[in-house]
Amino acid sequence: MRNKKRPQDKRPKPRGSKTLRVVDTNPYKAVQVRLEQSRPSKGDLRLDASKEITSKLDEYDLSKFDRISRDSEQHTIIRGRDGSIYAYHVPRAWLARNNITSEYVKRLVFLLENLPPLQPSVETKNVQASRGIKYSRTYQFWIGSKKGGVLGVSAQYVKDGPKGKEFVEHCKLLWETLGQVYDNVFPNPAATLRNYQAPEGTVVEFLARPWPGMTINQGCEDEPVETNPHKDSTDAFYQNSCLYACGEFNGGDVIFWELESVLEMESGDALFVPAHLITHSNTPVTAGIRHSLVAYARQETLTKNQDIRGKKQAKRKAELIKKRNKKRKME
Ligand SMILES: O=C(O)CCC(=O)C(=O)O
Repeated sequence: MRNKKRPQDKRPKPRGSKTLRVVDTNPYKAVQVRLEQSRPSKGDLRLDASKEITSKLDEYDLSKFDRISRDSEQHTIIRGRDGSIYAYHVPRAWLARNNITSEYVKRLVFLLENLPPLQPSVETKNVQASRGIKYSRTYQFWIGSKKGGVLGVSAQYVKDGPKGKEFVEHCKLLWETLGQVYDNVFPNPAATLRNYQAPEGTVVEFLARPWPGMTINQGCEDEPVETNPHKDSTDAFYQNSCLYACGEFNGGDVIFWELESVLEMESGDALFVPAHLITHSNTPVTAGIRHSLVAYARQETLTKNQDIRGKKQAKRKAELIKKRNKKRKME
């Protein structure tokens, strides 16, 4: 009896069931940096995922922070003590070998600097502390605040008209190139974005696909983009934002406060980071003008969508049950 072959399970698989994917955790053979054991793990940060920035800001000694140098050719993975990825750096040289040439970047900066003029920033609600960026705009696909719960593109994008459209069109190649890195290094969060389904009747217009949209931080002579410590607290929980720095500048490295580390970052480099979990800011820009783009998803965009879809599905199910019961009664 013991050797008897087990009968094959012929039951149909539940709809939507997936085979577990084996994830290659270093598909680009990136340089690996492991932070000191004493640094909080990503899990620790998640447990303490308060919306506030770290309360220890005054206790940290920036001069003692670990310096993580960028590799100019290869990707760099920064891992915590539990092996999870805190941040993932892609250098400009790699991007240049993958479509993002210097001509392409030059045009991107030109289009960015020629977007319609902005009023000095009214801080958005996406952050829990002032980011300290004077000129910043958001091109996002999200829940329209005025219309209350309707998914659509942000007012600033509509207001900026053809120039905004041209900029978004030009950035498509950048985000798609980085989106492919996201697919390979962070397959599960990337799949959530790629498989996004809007409620019926909603026109989906992702403005930085695969991310729903981006923030555009525009620097100028006296105000290069160097942020104050903040967390992007309304970003989606299990996603990473994708930061891209451009312009001609020195400085502007990225500080991860809870990790007591500073990552060297140059113009044309990109960085994936869970910006809602880690309090982050920049070191001073010592020369030139720095701009940055940040592609991201808001939690509300993803959840609201589920809520709306969930409600519709529940309504349909209730109708079906009602119909079935009625039929039974008549039989
Ligand atoms: O420019 C940077 O390095 C960071 C930008 C940022 O954190 C933000 O826009 O929220």
